[in-house]
Amino acid sequence: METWAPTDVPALEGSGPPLRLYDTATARVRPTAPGETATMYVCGITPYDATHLGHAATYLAFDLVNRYWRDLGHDVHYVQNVTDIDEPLLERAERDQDDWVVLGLRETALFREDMEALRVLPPRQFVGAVEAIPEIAELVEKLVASGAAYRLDDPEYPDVYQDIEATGHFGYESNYDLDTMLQFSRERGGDPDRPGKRHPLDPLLWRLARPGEPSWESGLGAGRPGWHVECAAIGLNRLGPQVDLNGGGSDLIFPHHECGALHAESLTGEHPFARHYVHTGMIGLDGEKMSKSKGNLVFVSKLRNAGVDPNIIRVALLDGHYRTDRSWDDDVHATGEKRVARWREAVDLDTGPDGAELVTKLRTHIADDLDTPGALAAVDAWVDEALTRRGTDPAAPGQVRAALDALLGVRL
Ligand code: 5CA
Ligand code: ZN
Repeated sequence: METWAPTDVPALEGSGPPLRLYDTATARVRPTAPGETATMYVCGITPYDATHLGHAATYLAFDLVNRYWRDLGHDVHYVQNVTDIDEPLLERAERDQDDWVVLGLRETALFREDMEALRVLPPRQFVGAVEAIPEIAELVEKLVASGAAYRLDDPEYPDVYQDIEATGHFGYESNYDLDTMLQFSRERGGDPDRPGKRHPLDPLLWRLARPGEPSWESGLGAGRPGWHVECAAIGLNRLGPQVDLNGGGSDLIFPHHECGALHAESLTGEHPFARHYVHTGMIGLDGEKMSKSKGNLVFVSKLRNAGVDPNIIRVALLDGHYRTDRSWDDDVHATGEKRVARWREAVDLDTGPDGAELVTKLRTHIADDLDTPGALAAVDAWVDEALTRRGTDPAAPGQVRAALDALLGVRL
């Protein structure tokens, strides 16, 4: 698919320490150690509704990773999918008497606009599930041929499932116990109670066509792919058997990333699929998780249409740590607005306090598991000094302006 337009990133002098990030699989903050090319797969949207602030916060967190790796001199190979065929999309289309293809195209177009407005750097490849179906089916066929996948014992719909025992590593990514896995599987699109499976947690790889459902021909019979294998195939085929980072919101820890790792690892024999599994906290509205089912969504496009400066959305969302579940409310918005105004006032001055020192602080905070609250506080301190005592360095305002742009994506 077409991505959105890239935005230019100013080059800064020098560089900071290696990026350390919390890895869900090992439950530790560990340094990332990419080669010349850093590889990152971040799960994309299911386009049945507009981008809300929860999605935005998640993509902003990975945008900071992208920006920081680039600042370290890496070539970042970033891949993102679009789940443009799945249950929720079909259900919404049915509810609204809409065509699922049109719905997906419309919401994906809006997502691109939102990302561009937020100055999120685009992935190098932005891949829809539908366009990837031949490669996904091929992966599933290989898993069947290797004995890692099997046909369900069901006379009507012998769908294809993967055996969770295939790698000997299942469970290493989420570290959840069986009851938690069963619960999340049930809540997040799995079918642990379906009869005929070898293990309740075995994930679906290929769903045979049901009457009235869209389907695609393949060596497995006409049907459509399961959700996790979509991301495994799109990631593997573009980034290779191991990636530096596999990311998404914390609701993707299980079953999505656990099963994606299972598929990829049983195909390639390489473990772990991702050197870091990085997960963002959930954004709520006034204390309640923002979700389509609760109907309490704040859409990026709505705020934009109301004239809100996207810098304010960025700064307000980055005010909390990416791993913390947090809320959006009027105060968060107002604090972001005030901050952006003060920052702008300070970088518009002719001179300022030491800019290089602030750039070092910004890099140090970001490298420390994306400590954006610390980074924002450091900018506030520089701004306070600039606005109260002024400073004597004529290069400082320009340096700070460039660093806010390059590292935080805030362009004043
Ligand atoms: N298409 C799949 C991934 S392959 C999917 O989860 N789509 S989504 O549209 O439901 O979510 C897109 C991304 O936003 C995911 O990483 C998800 O974890 C994240 N996300 C969803 N809701 C929130 C929220 N309230 N706060 C933070 N992140 C969220
Ligand atoms: Zn995914």
